[in-house]
This record gives sequence, C-alpha cells and structure tokens, in this order.
Amino acid sequence: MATLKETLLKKIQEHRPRTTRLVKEFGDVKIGEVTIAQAIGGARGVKCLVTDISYLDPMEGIRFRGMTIPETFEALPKVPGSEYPYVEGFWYLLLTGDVPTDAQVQEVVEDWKARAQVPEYVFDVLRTMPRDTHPMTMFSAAILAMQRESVFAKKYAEGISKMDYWDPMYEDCSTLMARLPQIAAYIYRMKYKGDTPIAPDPDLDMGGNFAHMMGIDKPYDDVARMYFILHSDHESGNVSAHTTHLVASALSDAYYSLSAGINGLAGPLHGLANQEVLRWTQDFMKKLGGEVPTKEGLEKALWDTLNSGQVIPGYGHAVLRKTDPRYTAQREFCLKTPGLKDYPLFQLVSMIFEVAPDVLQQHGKAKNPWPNVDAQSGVIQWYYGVTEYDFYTVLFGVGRALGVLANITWDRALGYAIERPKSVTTDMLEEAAGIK
Ligand code: FCX
Repeated sequence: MATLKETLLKKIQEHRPRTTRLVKEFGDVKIGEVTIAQAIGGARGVKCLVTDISYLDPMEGIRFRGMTIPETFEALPKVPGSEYPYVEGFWYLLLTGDVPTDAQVQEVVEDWKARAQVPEYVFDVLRTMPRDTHPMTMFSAAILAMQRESVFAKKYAEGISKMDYWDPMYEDCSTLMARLPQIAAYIYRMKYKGDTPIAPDPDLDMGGNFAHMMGIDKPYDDVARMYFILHSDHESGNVSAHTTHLVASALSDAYYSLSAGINGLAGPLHGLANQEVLRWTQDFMKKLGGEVPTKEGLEKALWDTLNSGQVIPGYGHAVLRKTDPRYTAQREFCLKTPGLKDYPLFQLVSMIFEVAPDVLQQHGKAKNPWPNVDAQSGVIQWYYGVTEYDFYTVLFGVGRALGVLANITWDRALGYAIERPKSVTTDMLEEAAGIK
C-alpha cells in the first residue's frame, strides 16, 4: 500500500502540468473583472484564488473535494461504534481527493499518534499567560511557540529545491494536526476546569481522544468528529483560510501561517460569531427568566438588535445564499439526539430559524437572510457541558486547521506565488468613475 505521502506526491506530479499549462498557455484568459464596489467592499466575489480542496456554491453550500456534507459523512470510513467518520480519514480526503480505505485511515491514525507529543514548553507558555487571556490568544500563541520546530524553515535555510517545498510543509502540517487537539483541550481544562488537564489516550482516534481530554463522555466524541469536519474548509476566500494562505505565500512556515489564520478566525464577523450567537441567545433567555419566548417576543428582540445597529449573529454570509448545510447537519444531529431535541436552547435556536430570515428580509440589508454554521454550533456544545462560550472558536480553529493546512501544502506543491494584489487611491477611483 502506498503511504499517504507517496499518494500525495503522485497526485502533485499529476496536477503540476495542469497549473503550469494554464499559466503558460492561457495566462491572459479573463475570469472576471473588478468593480469599485468590490475594491472598497472587501474584494467580495473577486475571483483571484485557486483551490481544489473545497468549493462553495452560493446555493448548494460547501463541497469537500467534490462531495457534499452528507456524501462526505457517508463515504468516509467510520470509527467503530460510531456513526461518524475518522477525522484522520477526512484529512486524507482533503489532501488527496481520494476516499481512503480502512488501512489508509489507520496509517494516518498511527502517524498522528507518533507526532502527537506536545512539547513541554508549549504548556509553559500557556501557563505563563494570565488566566483571563482569551482562549483564542492562548491557542494562537501555542501554535506560534512551536515554530522553532518547523521542518520547512529548517529545510529552507539549508537550501531545498522549490519542487520539494511541499514535503516539509506536509511534515509541519501533519505535526500541527496531531498536536492541536491536545493543546485545545489543555487550554480548556487549565482555564475553565480548575487546572485539571487530562493526558491523551493513545488508543483513541482524534475525535475520541479530544472528547477524552475534554473530560466529556459519549457521544461528545461524535460531536467532536462532526464539528471538526464541518468547520474544516469553506474554500479560500474567508478570513482564516485566506490569511493562512497569504502568510504562507511569503514562504512563512505552517506555524506562522496557521497562527495568523487563527487570529483572523477570532474576529466576531468570522469564527467568533458562534460565541456571539450563544451570548445573544442566552441573554435573551435570561431576560425571559429561562423561558422559551413567543414568536412575537422573539421578533421584537431581533428588531431591537437590528435597530441598535448590531448584526444578528449566525445569520448572513458573504457567499452563501441559502441555509448553510453545516447548519443543517448540526440541526439534524440535534433532532436525532434524545434530550437535545427538546432542549430549551435548541428550541429557541430553532425558533430563531423560523423568525429571523423574515425579519432580515424586511430589514432589507443582508444579502443572505439564512443561518450560517455558527447559528447552531454553540447549542450543542452547551448541551454537553461546554458552557464557556469563549472557547467555541478554539473548537472551530482545530477544525479549520484541517482545511487551511491541506491548502498550504498544495500551495507549496503547485508553487503558488507570493500574494501581492495592487492598490489604488481614492483619486484614481474617482478618475475611473469619471467624477474627477
Ligand atoms: N444581521 C444584520 N445585518 C446584516 C447581517 C446580519 N446577520 N448580515 C449582513 N448584514 C448587513 C451588513 O452588515 C451590511 O450592512 P451595511 O451595508 O450597513 O454595511 C449589509 O447587510 C450587506 O451585507 P452582506 O453583503 O449581506 O454581507 P457581507 O458579505 O458584507 O458580510 C457577514 C457577511 C457574515 C460578515 C455578515 O452577514 C454578518 O455580519 N453576519 C453576522 C455575523 C456572522 O454570523 N458571522 C459568521 C459568518 C460565517 F459563517 C463565518 O465566517 O464563520
């Protein structure tokens, strides 16, 4: 059996001529144009990134390597006793585009175990930080602290061929993936559970081990597997993916790049929205003395939020124009899980789903009035006892690492250039508009 790395090399060698040909023979072909609104408006919709790891259709939602979320869950080998697949197998899929066999999944499981030992100094760094530091700051700092271990940085300094950049990048990315779950769980137990970290169990898969290190019983292992896969990738233009790609384009290694991407994920318009959703929902329930509100009461609360100039967290999207299938997958998990289905917080989240799209449509600003992934994630975590919503974006970050690290491995394999878009001045825009 070819190893994952051998398979990846074969795929890279097959793919390279396609990229080279496109640049050499068709480099002048236009795939879009840029308007003034796009230049000022966050490059929304500007087609200037290439990735084959995932594609986001505005109406259909995400496809990982061509597969929808239900197809992905269906196709990948499952952890024994679980309905959900190995995260390790999903990593294989993202990197190669192939659904792995059981044996191929086991190779990744073993490889990650061999790399999983988090160096002691990372814990020292975390312990030095004031305990009220945001867990995303801790997570990002822990990743950055490990930069001294980068194989890519070492090989680059030694003078490696461009054609081989992907190899040490793959090494760093695999090591990061193997260590992130323990770092995340350590932060959680140190910060919120009276400083009681739980040692990893080498017999468990990534999702199972994460649940174990969090100290939460089944089916939280399934929640972890589902959560990490759902949050992994959303093509290249979102802030965390784009930041990771941008920083890596300077040939900064995976540690620098991922740490930067995680910092972007920490913004309230991006990953932090899941924390905001829960804060908003809980505050609202608190005001009602813990009761699920009436639809009229909810509608008023939504309008109050909008009229005070705030966004409804968990709703809207820069690309999507329908309900996010990542929202749907988590909603289905709630509906089929005894206890969760009738959980008041889930009922409220479901009621927001019934009421908010109409309110947002009447409000008339958001291009997409439908829920995104963040509208559902918090309620599941809360139900299983992870009530410290500051931590939710760290969970998102462990998942997001799968996608962005697979992407930067391929970036180096295909020799994507350092990013350097061109800026213009306001005077130039006014000239282009014919008003100056
Ligand atoms: N509530 C209120 N207003 C909203 C809104 C919402 N949920 N979503 C968009 N709008 C507003 C925008 O603020 C903007 O107003 P402006 O013209 O006064 O600046 C207008 O509608 C047009 O924005 P639109 O083009 O629809 O959306 P953008 O691409 O600019 O922004 C995000 C997309 C996701 C940032 C936006 O919808 C938002 O702020 N949503 C709430 C926060 C959130 O859920 N973020 C998580 C998104 C995602 F899943 C993730 O990355 O994690």
